Amino acid sequence: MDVTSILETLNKSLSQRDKDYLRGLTESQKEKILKWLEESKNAKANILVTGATGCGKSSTINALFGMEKAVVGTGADPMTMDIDKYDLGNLVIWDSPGLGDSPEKDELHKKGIIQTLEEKDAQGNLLIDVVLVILDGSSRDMGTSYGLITDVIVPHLGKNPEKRLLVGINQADMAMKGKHWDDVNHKPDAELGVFLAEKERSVRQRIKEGCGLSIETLSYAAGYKEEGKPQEPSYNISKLLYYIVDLIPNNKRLAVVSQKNKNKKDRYTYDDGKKDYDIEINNKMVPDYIEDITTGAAIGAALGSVIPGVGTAVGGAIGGVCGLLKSIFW
Ligand SMILES: Nc1nc2c(ncn2[C@@H]2O[C@H](COP(=O)(O)OP(=O)(O)OP(=O)(O)O)[C@@H](O)[C@H]2O)c(=O)[nH]1
Ligand SMILES: [Mg+2]
Repeated sequence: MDVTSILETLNKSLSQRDKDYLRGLTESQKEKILKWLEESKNAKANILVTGATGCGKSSTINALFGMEKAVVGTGADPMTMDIDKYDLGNLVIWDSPGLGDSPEKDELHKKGIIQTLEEKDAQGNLLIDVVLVILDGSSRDMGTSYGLITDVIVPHLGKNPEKRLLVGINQADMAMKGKHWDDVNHKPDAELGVFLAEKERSVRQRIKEGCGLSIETLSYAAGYKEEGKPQEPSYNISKLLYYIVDLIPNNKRLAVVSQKNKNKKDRYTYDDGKKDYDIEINNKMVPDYIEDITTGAAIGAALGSVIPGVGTAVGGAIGGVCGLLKSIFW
C-alpha cells in the first residue's frame, strides 16, 4: 500500500464526528498520541516461542504470522544454541526447542533459552518481550514443560514475569484423541470444550503451585499440516494473537499486529466466539492512556484499517496515520 492510498483509507475510516473529537483534544493529548506513534514506527518486538519437539511451534508461528516472507536465520551462537530466528523486520521470532529430547540436548536448549532471555536491547532492557510456551494438548505428560517454565524460564523473566509469559495448549483437536472435534466448523464440541477449559485451569494451577505466578493459558489448534498440502485452518489463533498483543508493551503492539498473517484468511476465522478477537486486537493497538481520552476509539478505527498484516511497510503506514492526524489536529 502506498502512502496516498493509506491516507485515503484512513480518511474514510474516520467519521466527521471522530475528526471533530480528535480536533477537540488538548495540545498535550495530541502530542502524546503523536509521540506514541513516532515511537511505534521503529519499534521492534521480540517473541520467544518454545516447547517440546513436535508440540507445534513452527505451525503456530506460521498460523499467526505466515512465514513465507520470513528470513530464516540462526541465533547468536548457532553451534551451541540451536535457536531459529525469524527476522520479519519489526518483529523477531525466536524459535527454540524445549526440553525432553535427551539430557545432553536439554542442557543445550536450556542454555540457549536462558541466553536468549538474558539478551538486552540497545537501551539495556531485556530484549524478549513475550515468551510463548507451547504445550502439546494431546499429551498427558506435561511434567517436562512445567519444569521448563518454573525452573528455566520464570527465573529469567525479569521484573514483571506475569506480563512476559503466556502458555498455549496446542493441538486442541487431538486433546481427546481426535474425538469431539467438529471438522466442519473447526472447533471443539461442548464436551471437548469443557475438557479443554479444565486443562487450561489445571495448567494454570500447576504453574501457580510451582512458582507462584498467575500465568494466562489458552487452548488452540495451529492446524495439522500434511506434506505437500496447505496447513489446516486454525482454531483460536486470533485469540492467541490477542493474548500476545495484550502482553506486548504499548509502543510495540503495532509492530506485532502488522505481521498478522493475512494471506490465509481462514487462519483467523475460527475461534471460541467469546469475543470478536480481531476487533479486540485492533482495540489493543491503541494504548490505554490514549483510549481513555478518545472515547470513540477513533484512532483505533484508523489503525485497524491499515495496520493488520501490512508487514514491513508498517513504518510508512504509521507515518501516514501521523500525517493524517496532524492534518486533523491543526
Ligand atoms: N492435529 C494437529 N496437528 C498439529 C497441530 N499443530 C501442529 N500439528 C502437527 O504436529 C507436527 C509437529 O508440528 P511442528 O509445527 O513442526 O512442531 P515443532 O514444535 O515446530 O517441532 P520441532 O521444530 O521439530 O520441535 C506436524 O505434523 C504438524 O502438522 C494442530 O493444531 N493439530
Ligand atoms: Mg519447528
